[in-house]
Amino acid sequence: MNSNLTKSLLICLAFVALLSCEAEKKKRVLNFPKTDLAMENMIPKPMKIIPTNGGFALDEFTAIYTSENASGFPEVGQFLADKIRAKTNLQIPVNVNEVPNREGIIYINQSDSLELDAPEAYQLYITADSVILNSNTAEGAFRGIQTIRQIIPETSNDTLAEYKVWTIPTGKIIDNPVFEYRGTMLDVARHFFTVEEVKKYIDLLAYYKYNVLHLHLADDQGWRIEIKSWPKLTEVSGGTEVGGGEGGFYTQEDYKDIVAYAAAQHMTIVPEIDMPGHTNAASVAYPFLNGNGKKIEPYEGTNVGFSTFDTRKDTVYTFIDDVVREISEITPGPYFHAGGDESHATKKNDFNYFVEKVQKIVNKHGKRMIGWDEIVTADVDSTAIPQYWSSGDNAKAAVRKNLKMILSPAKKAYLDMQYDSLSKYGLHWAAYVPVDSAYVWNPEAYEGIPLKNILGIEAPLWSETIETFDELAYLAFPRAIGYSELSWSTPENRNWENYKVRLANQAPFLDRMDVKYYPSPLIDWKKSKFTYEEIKKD
Ligand code: TNX
Repeated sequence: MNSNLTKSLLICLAFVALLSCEAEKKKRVLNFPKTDLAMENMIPKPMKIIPTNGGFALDEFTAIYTSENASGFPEVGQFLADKIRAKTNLQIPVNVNEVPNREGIIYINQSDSLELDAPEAYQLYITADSVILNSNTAEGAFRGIQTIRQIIPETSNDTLAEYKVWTIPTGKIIDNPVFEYRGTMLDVARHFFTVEEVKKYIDLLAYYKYNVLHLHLADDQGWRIEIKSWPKLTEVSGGTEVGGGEGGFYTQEDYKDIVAYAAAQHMTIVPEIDMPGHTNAASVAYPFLNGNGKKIEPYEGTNVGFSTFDTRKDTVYTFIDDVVREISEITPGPYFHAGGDESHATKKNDFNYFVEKVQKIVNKHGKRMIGWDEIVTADVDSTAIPQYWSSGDNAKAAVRKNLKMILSPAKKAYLDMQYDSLSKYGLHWAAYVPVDSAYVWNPEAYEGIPLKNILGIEAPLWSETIETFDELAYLAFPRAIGYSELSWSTPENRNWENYKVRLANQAPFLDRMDVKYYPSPLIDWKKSKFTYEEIKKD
């Protein structure tokens, strides 16, 4: 046989092989089990889901592409690839030029559609050939890839091909959150949590489309952030905490690291320095701050309401100006939380005078002031954001002043409330908050607060009774998952019976993330999703 003939034969054979491979792939597509995108376990529930009952094959031939020159989009693509790898072990290339044998494409596209003209809006079109995610912003794209992560099955359909295939149900998703502020708070003052622990919490929250993490950085028991102009704050009061443990604090570099880590997941850090009450630790470091007239000693108990700054001393405001300035300089987000709760040792007039002065300082450093609901008794300006935690009267006053509020009603949204009387951790001064009670309420109609006065929802986790990540996880999960839906999804899309099933199916994710959630008996927890064999039977 001459060599030319051999060559043509080989080419021909290769071509036939390619064709049959194509045929094989088509067959595989046709053989997909019927899917139903609307039945997937997405939390928070997207605004609109239109299933088309087919399947997109996520496999080793899939590639991710993102819009060219779209700021933040390649990072979103890479984030998705990393998470796909963690879940399936597939190594999906991102924006690779020369890709032979690429079949299925995930395309993350920056659109300029007016329909998507909201910072976190996205649309997802899934067909047998491609997954197209459209968003005008990288932030919206980032929320959209959480949806993709959630609909990639836990297990592959190994019977379909020689290689592993994860079937993503086809259809269309149109999504946009109800509230722009969707947060949780972590109290790192009563017990300290390390940078690594905070990062792990951020990873979990981002999966459920949270966009705010509020850090309660100072309280009676400890001061947790380095202030370069007042070094004793952390030198003296970084080492105390509830129960006498060793405490801890973030250097400014640590804090920047947390802020950057959160920003990469399109999450804003809200720093809180609680004052004029809850300030024993600051006054231990600098006794001139103290305004309660008593001798100052470190405090490692759990009482509240005994400490106060001296609100009539100019040097106290010089101190606050430095603290707010240093923290604001390393906080890219728009907010600074100045506390203001339970200042029982501060006279009413002094309290109002203090809050008004602090708001001016916060504004001077380019931030909007958030404060616990008590701040509405002061003459705050229209940019102030009260955080409603207990007083209905304060909420009403905020509405009269036409302020935007953050809803954190303790009896519904406090993550540190015990689930029931048997709960290992937590308090119950506001209520026992079982998983259903945490979910079944309507922020849009809470105690007559008009929707236009609600910036969003935040679920605070106070840490008097918890000191390890597992203890944090016990209180935060699964309830934090429900609050993500309350703050993202429309009331029509929320339903306890339906949510319960989707929540049960979070177990494989939480297990994989090594999260020791509270296995509420109200939920029929799924240890793993149905295997392909099981789906086939019905
Ligand atoms: C009330 S809520 C507090 C905190 C406690 C919490 C415990 C609020 C603004 N103040 O100081 O840690 O209760 O649940």
